[in-house]
Amino acid sequence: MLIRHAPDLTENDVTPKDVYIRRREIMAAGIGFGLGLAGTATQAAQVTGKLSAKRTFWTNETPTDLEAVTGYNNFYEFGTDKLEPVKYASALTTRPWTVKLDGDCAKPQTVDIDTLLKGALEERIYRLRCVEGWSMVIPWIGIPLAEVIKRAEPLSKAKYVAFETALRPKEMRGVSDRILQWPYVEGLRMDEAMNPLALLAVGLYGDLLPNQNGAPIRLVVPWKYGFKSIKSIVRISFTTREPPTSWNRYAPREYGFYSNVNPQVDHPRWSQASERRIGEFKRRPTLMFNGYADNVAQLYAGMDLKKYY
Ligand SMILES: Nc1nc2c(c(=O)[nH]1)N[C@H]1C(S)=C(S)[C@@H](COP(=O)(O)O)O[C@H]1N2
Ligand SMILES: [Mo]
Repeated sequence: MLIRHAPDLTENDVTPKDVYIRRREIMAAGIGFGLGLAGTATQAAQVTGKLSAKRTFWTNETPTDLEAVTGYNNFYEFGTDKLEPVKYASALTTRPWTVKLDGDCAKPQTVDIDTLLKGALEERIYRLRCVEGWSMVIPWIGIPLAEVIKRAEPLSKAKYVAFETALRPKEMRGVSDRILQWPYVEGLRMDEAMNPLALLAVGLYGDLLPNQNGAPIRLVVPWKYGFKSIKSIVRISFTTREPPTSWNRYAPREYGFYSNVNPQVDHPRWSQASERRIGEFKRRPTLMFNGYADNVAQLYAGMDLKKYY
């Protein structure tokens, strides 16, 4: 577990220029993912310019090649093939964009994405591990989910947080396929959502999120499988009951509500014991809670994680 909390860094420690230069270095050092997407990725990475963020959770792991992060995606609203989102997600209009906070809370409200962007952004390197067995290391920029939740002042009876992706049939060519029930939905238990690792990402590699990665705002829950990290969020609701989740609806025996990265509990079709880091050839062992056990294991103390998979 190489994550390091760096609360003593100030915003000035990471200037937009540093972020920009580092990204160029990463790109220059990139070993090439062989997708022929260099042009697209470069464009995507230069959407608006540079976000300023202070580094908080950091690791010394090498970030995954930017081309892979922005060219190999799961975003079923734009097609089930991992090469489709980069081609079709540009159709999504990401401004203006609001996020509705509602349900069991004292201050339901609708927040404009740019208001959130003006908040204190943090840059963190997190692994993202897909249940299918591949993983990436990504420098995300975002806002702690807990801060956004606090704006709405959830009531004590609110035990869960439900998330919903935009549903725009005219912009999302994939939703004509009924493979999933739309809109895509996800959920966390309130204490999971309040954990400092849970991030609402608005950028990666120092820039705004490319659409295929979930612009303008997506969840990143680094100790859970990638599919929990719902993209292009328009609604966050507080509920007393466990909310439905898209993949659980699709195949309840394969995808549970919790979906914690757990090398000891296999998916019925894929081993979870090891993973292939995109850009590497040798598989590496998967770590409990994706390596974040120190931060999150206490959330599941006493729970049978085979039952609550
Ligand atoms: N709305 C929505 N969010 C989604 C998905 C999706 O299909 N639709 N796919 C999930 C899956 S399976 C993964 S692995 C991650 C991939 O995120 P990335 O493309 O940024 O790597 O997004 C998750 N969030
Ligand atoms: Mo995934």
